[in-house]
Amino acid sequence: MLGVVLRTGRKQPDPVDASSLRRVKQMDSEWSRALDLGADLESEVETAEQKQGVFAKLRQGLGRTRQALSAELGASFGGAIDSATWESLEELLVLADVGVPTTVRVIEQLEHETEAGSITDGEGLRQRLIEVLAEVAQPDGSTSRLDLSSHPSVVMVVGVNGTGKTTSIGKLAHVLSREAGLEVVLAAADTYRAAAVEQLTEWAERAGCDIVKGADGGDPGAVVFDGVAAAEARDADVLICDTAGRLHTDSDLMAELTKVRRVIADRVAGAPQETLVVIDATTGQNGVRQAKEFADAVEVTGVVLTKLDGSSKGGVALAVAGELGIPVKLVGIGESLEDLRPFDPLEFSRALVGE
Ligand SMILES: Nc1nc2c(ncn2[C@@H]2O[C@H](COP(=O)(O)OP(=O)(O)OP(=O)(O)O)[C@@H](O)[C@H]2O)c(=O)[nH]1
Ligand SMILES: [Mg+2]
Repeated sequence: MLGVVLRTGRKQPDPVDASSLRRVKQMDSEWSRALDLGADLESEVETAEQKQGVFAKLRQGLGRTRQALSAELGASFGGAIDSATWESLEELLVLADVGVPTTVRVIEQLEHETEAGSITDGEGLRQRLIEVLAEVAQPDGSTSRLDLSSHPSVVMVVGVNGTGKTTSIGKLAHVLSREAGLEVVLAAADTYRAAAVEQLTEWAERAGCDIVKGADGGDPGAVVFDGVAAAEARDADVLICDTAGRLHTDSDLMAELTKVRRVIADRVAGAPQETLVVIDATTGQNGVRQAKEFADAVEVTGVVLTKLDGSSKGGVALAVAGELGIPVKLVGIGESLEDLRPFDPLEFSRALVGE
């Protein structure tokens, strides 16, 4: 048999009390706001106070972006708003990887508001800039929440090689399993590298969840097929499917990904509920191109923006949202377990602009 279900860590549920599996345990309020667990579960969420230092770390993660922007913005905001202010702002947004189309749109809107008299000074401009960037980050009709309201909900994770897919899945599985108390199954559909399966297995152990594996070099579609079967058999809440990294320009591999998605869609109505493309913030503007190609292949619902801790280019989040209408849902700010956070557009804009 191709799929092997390994039970790691988590205790076998009591068969007479399967409903307890769906009880949401304490989790920090930021995470509980970021997850749409459906009405049943939501009523059971008890939010714990956000852990100290989480926000500090996010700011720290965006530190370099913020510093680069703030140094210039401080000078611009000190004086009167004139053409030099707009030029400087434009340059800085482009530098932060917000991208030309989105930068032009933002500047035009702020110029318009200044001409209309609703922005009168540097500080007012700074505040509106933060709000407008946050609006860009949250495209119309989109949400930065993860839709996990179906049972099971299927989350497919895709992206270019080495962007942080497997790590982000491990961190997410940990939050969902250990903090939210959900029953999570992982599908190791990266069958290209034996090490990839080992890596995901380690994360499954940490998160205390099941993992479904296939044969090395096997068909990734077969692994997700077995993953869905395992999730259903175990009455799991969430199935997260890892996939092999691939270049967005490789049409054969992109077509393979489309097929993997179809296997999921054919097995579960409405699935995958979330298809997340993982983008490394340090790749800058190329991230927009990546998001577009993956969205064309697999109907991406959101972005996981990783490695913000090592980048001054976080603005790509706004470029992807502004140009493609795809919201960022999660951000990676380091390599350890707790370094995956929900994306908060306003906090992000504040950190980017430097308030
Ligand atoms: N600093 C930092 N490192 C990260 C972050 N996310 C992932 N990494 C690191 O990036 C490297 C690649 O991560 P993986 O999760 O293996 O990436 P992947 O996309 O699964 O890679 P492939 O499966 O080979 O395509 C690892 O060393 C991770 O620890 C992050 O948010 N910040
Ligand atoms: Mg991987």
